[in-house]
Amino acid sequence: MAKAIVEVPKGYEERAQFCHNKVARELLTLMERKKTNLAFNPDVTSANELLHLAKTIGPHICMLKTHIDLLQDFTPEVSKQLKEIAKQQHFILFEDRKFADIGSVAKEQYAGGIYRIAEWAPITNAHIIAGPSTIEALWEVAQPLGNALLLLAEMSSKGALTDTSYAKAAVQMARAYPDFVMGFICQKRLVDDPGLLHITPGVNLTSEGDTRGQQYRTPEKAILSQGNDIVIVGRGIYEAQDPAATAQMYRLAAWKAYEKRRDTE
Ligand code: S5P
Repeated sequence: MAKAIVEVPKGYEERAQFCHNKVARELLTLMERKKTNLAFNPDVTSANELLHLAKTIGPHICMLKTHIDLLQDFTPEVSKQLKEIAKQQHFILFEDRKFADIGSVAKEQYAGGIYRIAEWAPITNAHIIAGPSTIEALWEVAQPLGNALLLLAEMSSKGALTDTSYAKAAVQMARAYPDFVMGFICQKRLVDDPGLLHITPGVNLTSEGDTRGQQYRTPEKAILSQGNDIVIVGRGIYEAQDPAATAQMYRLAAWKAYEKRRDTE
């Protein structure tokens, strides 16, 4: 019997139908409509600066990645305002908390403390080092809210221990929790599953790394050669003289690379 040929869609919006998770569907749809596969992380320490950057870079991005615990002056008003800006400017909030503890602790860290991450960030991430119980505990909090999780499958820093078998384990865990896990933080595409997103940090147009182990490549390499879906850029944008104009440059470079891949793959 002839095998049915299943066409795997390459476009972001068409891929949304393969996602079990609502946040992933929303993200893929807004990326295509807004024509951006750029995520921005303003790793700053002042709430005003964070909110200002969120507003000015907001028109260019699909996702704002935060490290909320870097702020020296966090109050719940900051997360409330971030939520409002994200709604107005059509991007999704991702708190890069990198949960890694046993389930009972991770659950409290996600739901409570002063940051109450689960209440304002539709996306967060977790290491897989402690096994699936971390994911299961976070899911208890996330399920009623409809939040999603990214698994750290590979890291960008020199000497990272995230080798091929580690990344494979992350893929297996993602597949075990399709309603919750929407994809990976990784360096390259790990699996040809249109419903799983590959989101990559370590991207810069002018630098190859920093003095503390970070390693960079261009948006074109990350998307076109390495098959990622979204590039995360931090210092490349917020340390530039004109962050908004620079964000536009990254946006165009990453989007062009996506179009080229979609049309040639
Ligand atoms: O492997 C990783 C995973 C992450 S989430 N390498 C990373 O650099 N990150 C994050 O991406 C890191 O925490 C930082 O917020 C961002 C990279 O920032 P940049 O200034 O180097 O672009």
